[in-house]
This record gives sequence, C-alpha cells and structure tokens, in this order.
Amino acid sequence: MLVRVFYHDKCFDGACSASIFTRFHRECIAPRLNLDPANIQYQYHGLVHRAGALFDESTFAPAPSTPTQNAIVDFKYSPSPNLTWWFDHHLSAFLTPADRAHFDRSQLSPTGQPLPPAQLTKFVDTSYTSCTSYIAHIAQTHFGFNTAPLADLIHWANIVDGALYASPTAAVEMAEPAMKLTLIIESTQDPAFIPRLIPLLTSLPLADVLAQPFVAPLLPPLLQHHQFAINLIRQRAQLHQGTIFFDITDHPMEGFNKFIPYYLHPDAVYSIGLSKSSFRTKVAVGTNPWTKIPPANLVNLAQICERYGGGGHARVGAISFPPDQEEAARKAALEIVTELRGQKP
Ligand SMILES: [Mn+2]
Repeated sequence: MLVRVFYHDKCFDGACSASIFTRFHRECIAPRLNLDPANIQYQYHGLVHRAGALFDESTFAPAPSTPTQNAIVDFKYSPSPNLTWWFDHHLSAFLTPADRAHFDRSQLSPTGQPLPPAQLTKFVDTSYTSCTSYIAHIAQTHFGFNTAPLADLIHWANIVDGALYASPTAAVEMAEPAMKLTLIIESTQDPAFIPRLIPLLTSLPLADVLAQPFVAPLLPPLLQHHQFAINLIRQRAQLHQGTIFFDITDHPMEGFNKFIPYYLHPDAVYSIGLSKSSFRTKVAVGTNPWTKIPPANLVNLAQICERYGGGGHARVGAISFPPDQEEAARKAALEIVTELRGQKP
C-alpha cells in the first residue's frame, strides 16, 4: 500500500502532525487492514497556502496497481473522493461552505446515521492548540493508539504552534531542541529536507533529531542570522511611552523572530517594526504577549492595520507595501507609532 501524507509545509506542527499520523497509521490502521507495516510506503508532500485552488486533484489519484490512501494533516479540507484521512485545527479549515457540507456528509452512514467513532476518518476541532495534539487525542480515544512515548513531541507542538512561550527569553534564546528544529523547518529551501525529517520526529527524542548529520550543520548559520537580527534591533529600537519603534529597512532580510523587541524591552506594550525583504516593505505591529496590561485596555491592532490596507488579529497585525514604496510604509509606521504612544493604557 502507498500512503501519501500531505502536511502544512515549513511548519513545526505540520511536520510533527505528519509524523504522528504515520506512526498511528502503522500501529493502528495497518493491523485493521491486515497489512504488514513493512509493505506500506509512506510518502510526504508539503502544502502551502496560496490564492485559488489549493489542491491539484491529480496528486490524490490512486497509484497504478497499488492500493492508495491519501491523508491531509494540519491543512485545509479537500472534497476529493480520493481523500482518505483528514485532521485540522485551523479556524479556516474549509475554503467554502460547500466543502463544509461535504465534510458534514462524511460523518454520516449512507442511510444518514452518525458513523461510530472508529469508522470516522475525517476530523476537525478548532479548540486544539496544535494539530499534533489533536491527532494524538483522536488516535488514542478512537483507535487505542499509545501516545505515551510521544508526550514530549506533543508538548512542544503545543508550545510552538500556540506561541505559548513562558517568557521572551524562552522565545528568543531558543535553548530547546524543538525551537531549534522550528527555526530550521521554517527556513529550509530544500524540498527533500522535511520529508526526510518527518519519520524521525516520532522515532527519536528531539535532541537526537537535531543531532543528525543532515540536520545539525543547518543550525549555526541560522542562529548567526538570528543573533545579527537581535543586535540590529537592539541598536535601532526606541522605547517611548510603552511603544517600541525600529527601522531596519537598510538591512533587508526574509524574516526575523517577532519576539525580539519584547526580549530587549520587556516593559513595552506595543512594537512597530519597519523592515524590508526581497518582495515587500513591511510594517509589523504587535502587542507584547507578556504585558501585564488587561486585554480590555489594549488597542485593537487589526483595526489600525486595516486603515492602511493591512490586517491581522487584535493583538498582532501587519501592512505590506511593494518594495519600492518604502516612504509610504515609513509614513504609515510613524503615524501608528504616534497614535500608540498617545494611548493611556
Ligand atoms: Mn498547526
């Protein structure tokens, strides 16, 4: 049998979800299908969010002369008749109401009765912090999967996907193997890397995964870049009236850890960063996740960003400008800085 596992690409929770799904399938589903796990081939395919159709139906096609199952984990639903398994925990799990209705029908027998839990193969629950923890829960309660050896992996998938770091130091100093693996997973440009990593995530402790010869050498240059970003933001960040502003457009970079401003200035409430990458100039507007200010007294940053054509959530938002509109981006950033410094929280 061929099992194709489609997972949220360049995401720690996506890779862990693919790994835990594989182990669950091998330990619980193969015996139900009377298959020797040695005769099952697991293949991994990363999925990214993009405009329009997310899936090319042909990628789910049955393999010639081999029984095939397709699974999607930590990513949107597909109504493809060739989709066997689906697990997601995102609010935006369905692209359309028709997809939602298709999913609802998959929970019923041909006569319209709710299927017993052990016959369900498609699952969504937005109350789970990580898809990894959701797969573990369903696999354990519906199929008798033993999740005990995976407790550490599940713990870290929740911390990373929920950004539940204990402190700015934990978020920025990245002492834990899970955070170092996250840094590598989010920045890899090698399409073969994550598929190679996935099977190891549920067969080795995370520290041992990080020590693999194909993993370990990737870390030092990323940590070096991270340290460069910390030093640059340290030089530029100005904290006044609870709001940090920094402009690093003269050092274009594809990304940096968004908790750095609060690591440098733990007393700040808001942070506005102006930065530049190959494809945009970005105004990033955030609230310190560790602020002691009660949520009711905090400004809704999504509303501010929407005024400038951006968006986001109440606590964190962003506005993207084309790379050649740096001055417009700077003007917007400085207006927002003035507005937030005028707030009395
Ligand atoms: Mn996730």
